[in-house]
Amino acid sequence: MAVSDWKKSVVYQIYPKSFNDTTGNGQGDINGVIEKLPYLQKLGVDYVWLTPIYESPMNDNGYDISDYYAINPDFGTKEDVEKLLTEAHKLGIKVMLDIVINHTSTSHHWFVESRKSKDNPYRDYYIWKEGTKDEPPTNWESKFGGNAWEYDEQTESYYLRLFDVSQADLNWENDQLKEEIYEMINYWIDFGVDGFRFDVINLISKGAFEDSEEIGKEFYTDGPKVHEYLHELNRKTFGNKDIMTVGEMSSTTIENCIKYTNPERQELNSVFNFHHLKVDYKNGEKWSDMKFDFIELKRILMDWQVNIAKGNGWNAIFWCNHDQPRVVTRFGNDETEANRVKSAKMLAISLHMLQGTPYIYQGEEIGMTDPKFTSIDQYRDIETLNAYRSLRNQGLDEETIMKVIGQKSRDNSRTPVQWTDEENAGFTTGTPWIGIPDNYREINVEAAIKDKNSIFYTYQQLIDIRHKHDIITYGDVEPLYMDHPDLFIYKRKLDNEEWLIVANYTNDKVEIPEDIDMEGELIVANNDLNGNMLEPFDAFVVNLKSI
Ligand code: TEU
Repeated sequence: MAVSDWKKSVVYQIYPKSFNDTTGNGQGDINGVIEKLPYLQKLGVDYVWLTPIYESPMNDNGYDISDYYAINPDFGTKEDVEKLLTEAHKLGIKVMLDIVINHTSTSHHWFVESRKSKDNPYRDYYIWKEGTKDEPPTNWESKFGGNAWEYDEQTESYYLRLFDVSQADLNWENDQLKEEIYEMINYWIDFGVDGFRFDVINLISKGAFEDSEEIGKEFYTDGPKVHEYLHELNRKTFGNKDIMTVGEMSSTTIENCIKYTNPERQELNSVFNFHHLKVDYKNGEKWSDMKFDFIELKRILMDWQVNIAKGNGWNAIFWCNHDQPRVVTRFGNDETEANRVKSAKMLAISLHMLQGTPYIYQGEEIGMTDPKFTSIDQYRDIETLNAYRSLRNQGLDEETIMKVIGQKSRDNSRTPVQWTDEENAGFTTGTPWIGIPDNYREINVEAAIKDKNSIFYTYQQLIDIRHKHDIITYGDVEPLYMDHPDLFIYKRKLDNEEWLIVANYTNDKVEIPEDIDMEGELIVANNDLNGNMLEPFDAFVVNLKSI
């Protein structure tokens, strides 16, 4: 069921390459998405977000766009996109596309022209600095490793690339470039799409090109003109239309997220921030071996909940995406089937009662796990392969490297959706572009739909609760017992209603604090409640008072 109020909506993220293959080429496609729309309607989601499907060399699986107006033939045709919109709308599902306008592929004709000469009309669409080879303009580091400036012999200059060498950063100081971007976004609005996710949109304002003290750590976020740029983008494209927008804001701040999403500022509807997904980064370093810090996880989640609401902003709330490990492996427990199912439901309950727009990443709703690959040859992701080389160069042993890669690689969430227990998990009749863990025989959509106690039905119930109860959308959030080492406890309050949410994040029995009043109407639980003792991974929601 779709709801008109976007703040009561739930979004399902699709990584098309790994979703469903209808051609047998081993990669998912748009017709594969169309085929599964009835499944998504059964789940109850209101939007589907597709990661980039445009023409691309696929060095970064589509986040290196070479033509914003053409569809990558590996995914299908523009007619397929039209059909997707038509079929999705018939089922009350809206479609959100991914817009990458911080950078393009170096195969984009703008860049091909730009690198030809210093006086080329497209030169200033990108960020070039004249210089001498091996003496980059600043010490900035790419998120994918190495210096963020790439030397180009043709014009003896460097171009900026905050990501891969094949992803050149666009120059938002150039008005002609901005007009071309507005034209492209209006094209997709006129095409009939219902929303946009803006990739690393907090990076489009670069500020001064000076050496940074913390190399690569603050990641050049929230530059001096970013709000000016986003306000103009809003006014020139989606601002007065029924288009839901969300900005991906790696490394941003709460203050900026309030500015990005307070409706009075006419920028975006909502933002993704990632601070809660860095609580297993040792000293802020992603490629490290560290168990997640539960207290810090709760602190960050509640800090953002309380402060974004104070600023009349709006968060996306999520555990997974195509860049993150699978949450049931990362913050839950996939060591036994019982623990996997209970902890996946617990994680879903404790997240989906928060304020914001929930995003469910493909396969999360059936508790798909990390694939536990054992060799670097099984990995495909450019960030992962670069990290492997870097860790080798640091002299780490193979076992340590593979443990770190196994914990943090983006490929953990990019293995194909497990549809059935048949060959290749029903994903493809060909050879899948990336491996599928053997657990697909037990963990798959077909089995989940048949099992009324599956994780799928907990997600379906949580979506329905959000649609039906305003307290989840508009209620105040009250953090409780923030220092408790095992329990995540908070309340939601709206008018005379008060809901209590309790989740045990451990594999131990834990006593509920005696001053917690649990009397009321049970809304949702992943287990039968046993007095004030919680079993491992128990979670529940009680309506303490209703009008
Ligand atoms: O990701 C932004 C980003 O910083 C990612 O690199 C991610 O946060 C990081 O890998 C986590 O460690 C966006 C897209 O989601 C990602 O897939 C692209 O590779 C990236 O931008 C460049 O477009």
